[in-house]
Amino acid sequence: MTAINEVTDYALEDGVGVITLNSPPVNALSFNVRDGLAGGMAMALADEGAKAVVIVCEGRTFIAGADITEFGGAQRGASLYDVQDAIEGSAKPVVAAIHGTALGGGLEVALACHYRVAVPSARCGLPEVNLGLLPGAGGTQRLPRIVGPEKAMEMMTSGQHVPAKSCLEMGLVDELVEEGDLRAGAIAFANKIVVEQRPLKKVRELNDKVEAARGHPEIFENFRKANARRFRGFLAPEYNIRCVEAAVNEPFEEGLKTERKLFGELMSGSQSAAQRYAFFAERQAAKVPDVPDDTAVIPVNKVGIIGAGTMGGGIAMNFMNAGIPVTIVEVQQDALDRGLATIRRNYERSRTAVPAETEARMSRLTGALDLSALADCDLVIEAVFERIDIKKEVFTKLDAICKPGAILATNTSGLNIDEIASVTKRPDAVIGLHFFSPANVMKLLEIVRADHTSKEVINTCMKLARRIGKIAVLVGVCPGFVGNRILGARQREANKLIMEGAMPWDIDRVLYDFGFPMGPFAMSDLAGLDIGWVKERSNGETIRDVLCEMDRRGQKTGAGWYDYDENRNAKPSPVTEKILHDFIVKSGANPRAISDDEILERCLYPMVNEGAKILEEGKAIRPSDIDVVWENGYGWPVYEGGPMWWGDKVGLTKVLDKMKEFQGAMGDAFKPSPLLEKLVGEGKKFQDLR
Ligand code: T1G
Repeated sequence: MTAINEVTDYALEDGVGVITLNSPPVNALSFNVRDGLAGGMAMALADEGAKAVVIVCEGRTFIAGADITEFGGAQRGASLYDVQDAIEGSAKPVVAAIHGTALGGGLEVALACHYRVAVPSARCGLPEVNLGLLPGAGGTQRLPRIVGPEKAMEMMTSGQHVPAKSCLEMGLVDELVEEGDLRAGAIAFANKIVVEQRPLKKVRELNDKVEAARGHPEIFENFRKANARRFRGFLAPEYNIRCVEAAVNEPFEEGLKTERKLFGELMSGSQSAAQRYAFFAERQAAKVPDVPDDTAVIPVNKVGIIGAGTMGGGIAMNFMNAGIPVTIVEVQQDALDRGLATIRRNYERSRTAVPAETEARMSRLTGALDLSALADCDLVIEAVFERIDIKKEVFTKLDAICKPGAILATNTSGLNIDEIASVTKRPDAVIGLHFFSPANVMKLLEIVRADHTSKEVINTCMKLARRIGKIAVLVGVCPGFVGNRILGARQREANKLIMEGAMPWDIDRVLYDFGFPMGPFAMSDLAGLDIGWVKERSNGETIRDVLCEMDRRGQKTGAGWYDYDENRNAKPSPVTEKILHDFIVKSGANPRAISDDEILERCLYPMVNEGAKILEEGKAIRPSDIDVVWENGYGWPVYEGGPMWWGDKVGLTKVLDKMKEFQGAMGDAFKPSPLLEKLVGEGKKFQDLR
């Protein structure tokens, strides 16, 4: 075994030159790894004993892509293109031995090899689109030559990690080797290639599939049309498609030039900067400065849930999906039966439903009508009606019933968890686990740290979130926590703007064009305007009262803020327009024309300001946590980085000046946070607070 450098070894094994990379955590293509590959190839080619070459990685995965932390930095070490040319141009067959995830530049290295083998648990993908990029090392030209243009576009615009078995079927992998025996399997495969004198298969020369697509531009038009909704607002998917078009219509080297040009454009753009920021922000969010990673973790092998309604049922599915048995408690049999039936229906209706799997998951679920059934649970999550008195009553009972050491969690979306904890003798075991509806789908989990919550309970819940496939963000106790508190700032302005002359559909259009999936008024029509509305107490004091009294309760009644046709397509409503006008005049004001810019600034700047207040109060650990909350729970477009990142992008001076202008005109609701003032005063950004 010869050390090429600190992350690469070379060894001759059974007539094969084996290059082993070992650069934790994910063997990313740092300059060291690139140098190691270049050095290893040179050694293997010079080694007369080596009839073939195998590239294999130690650790949990094959190369998981270019080293994203190096982006934007000075180029060091061997270039990836040179490494690939050395591999593809090798006179000896080169085999990539894949385990874990061969992603991005990692798969592109494997595609420069003549053959690829993998263990069955491996997955391959080109997820650069998730970073606002495209595969910039030949992947856009080589992948279509193996899997065809359609499949290549699907893989490159979804970023999906394709299981090894499917890779084999698509020809992306040449052979599956025994799980746990990758190295030996790859060496044996390499020797087989030599013995059978198989050709040095250069992917760049495999033109059948791309030539077959030449003269069929409909392939691309149809793909664009079919995915227009999914790609809305993003630049990268279209750029990926253009590269595949180049692979079909241009010779390989020309296609490479197109790829490099389009890659450069994306790399220098703000969308990719925002999406790369989001990548690291998600991983940062998992780290709690005063709760070391090795803090004790409480085993969670049995979970109890109180309330089998929409939230309770969705929450239960997360644990059942992760193999954790769940007991769900309801007060009445029919409510329990309804809850269990909904969970089963959700499984049966899911796109990936497999009856055996549905049964396996349902077998982990037990229904009960008595809280005592939760006595031996490791974690209990309360998802009952959002009233503090009811929650305190439940926690008083849980405190008496649950075993010592059990974690008592509430799914409240904004009530005071310290007050809830105060009714128990174990406030250190009380924490907020705020799931988002539908809880079995939404990735975000706001974990709410109360005054006495122990570090063990926090660390346990942060780790558990990962186990159930959630992105956890730790926040402090304050009304609405982080997500809903900032939503309140936006909603308050949206409601004020319609009282000044803006139409609901104007506000929705501006926020939709900004990149939100839906504006607040369309959202409330979808949810129903009558949530929390009491007919008996309604007296036309608010516009919502008037709309509900007119039975305009949203999509379900065919009218709300908007009018809806039989297919529930929304259109601006002259009825709502008149109601608004009359309301404004009755209040003694005159409706005025409001520009799109003012709408955007009035809705988004207070969100940035509220985020600054949250940071001041220590209710969020870092600005990027707030962005992770909004991107994964509230539809903030990831290519705009989240409210805090976006505030920096717009310029905090501009945000502050506008807030002050609005404050002057409309009062202290726009009072800038001291942190915002301080950062502007020091010429700093939120990102400097990391
Ligand atoms: N570069 C640098 N660091 C990386 C990294 C990468 N590509 N991938 C992961 N890390 C770090 C991550 O920040 C974390 O660090 C640790 O590794 C574990 O990650 C030319 C331009 C591989 C599926 O997009 O999807 O190639 O927080 O917590 O859940 O065409 O990481 O511990 O300090 O996510 O087990 C394309 C990105 C790059 C794959 C593992 N590749 N990575 O998931 O662990 S662009 C990607 C992932 C490219 C070329 C282009 C996942 C994973 P820390 P983790 P995990």
